[in-house]
Amino acid sequence: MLDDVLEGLSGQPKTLPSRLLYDARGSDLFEDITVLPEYYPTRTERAILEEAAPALAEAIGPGAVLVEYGAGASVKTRILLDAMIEPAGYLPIDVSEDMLAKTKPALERDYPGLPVHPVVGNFLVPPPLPDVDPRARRVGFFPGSTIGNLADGEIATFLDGAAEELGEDGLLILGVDLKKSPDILVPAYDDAQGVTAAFNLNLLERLNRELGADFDLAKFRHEARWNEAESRMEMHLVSLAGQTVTIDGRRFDFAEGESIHTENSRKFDLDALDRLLAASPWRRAQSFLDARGLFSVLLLERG
Ligand code: AVJ
Repeated sequence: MLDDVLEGLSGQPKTLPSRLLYDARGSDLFEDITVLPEYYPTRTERAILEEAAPALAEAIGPGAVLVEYGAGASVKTRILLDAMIEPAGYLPIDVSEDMLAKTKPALERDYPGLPVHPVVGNFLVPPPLPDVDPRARRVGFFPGSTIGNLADGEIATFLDGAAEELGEDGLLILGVDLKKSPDILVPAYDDAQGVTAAFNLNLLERLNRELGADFDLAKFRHEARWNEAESRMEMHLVSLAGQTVTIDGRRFDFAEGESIHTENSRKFDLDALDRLLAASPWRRAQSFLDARGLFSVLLLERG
């Protein structure tokens, strides 16, 4: 973590890895973000999943194993599990062993007879999976438009790895946020209550706490920027003054107005996504959108 932080802050422009946003406090703040009036992705994806669940269950067929990449609390998973015909198992993959340990008993209680085998690991490089039922079809689930946080190379690595472990008759259900007006996007990443600002600034608090950095949180402000050329929302922490921050004996100078780029959240149109998929083992088989075209849930099959 220290090496990644020092490297990011030594760069021009300064960056910090977005995964560092999700410590315990950051994960709680993100949960709060998902219910904000301005943050449309979570509730829109849930509504699409509920509507699409019967069609997805039919395409999947009986006796399949569900594999979730970055499972978190497995909330959206339940919509799929409720609709699936006799699911043969559920394999949640997550970096948080705590989270997995909590969700396993809850799922086993609510889905009697469903084998739940958590896998601790980083889904970016899909880890080996337990062989629940070697002949069962495997269905991947990657919701939340987390794919939008990844660089092109990381997306390619993920899609290849998922194809490898889900197999020739595997399916992948992908949640993808769609390109739309900055009038909707910017407030979604800069809400009136300041929850997203707290989420972003928590990253500096974490560096102070865990690495002994001396960031003055009053001297940075949260900024959400729409980058049209890259079709992505960006989160930045902008320095309000000329200042020097020290981490592990290393000094980092900030000019007034200089930013630390902390997150990308790419917004896709389906053509751009198809171009990415064309270079992967996957093709779009079915697409489900909300009426306003804000978000999509895509069923991918091997091409
Ligand atoms: C959970 C990473 C998909 O990019 O929309 C929400 C994170 N950042 N508000 C997103 C996030 C600021 C979220 N992802």
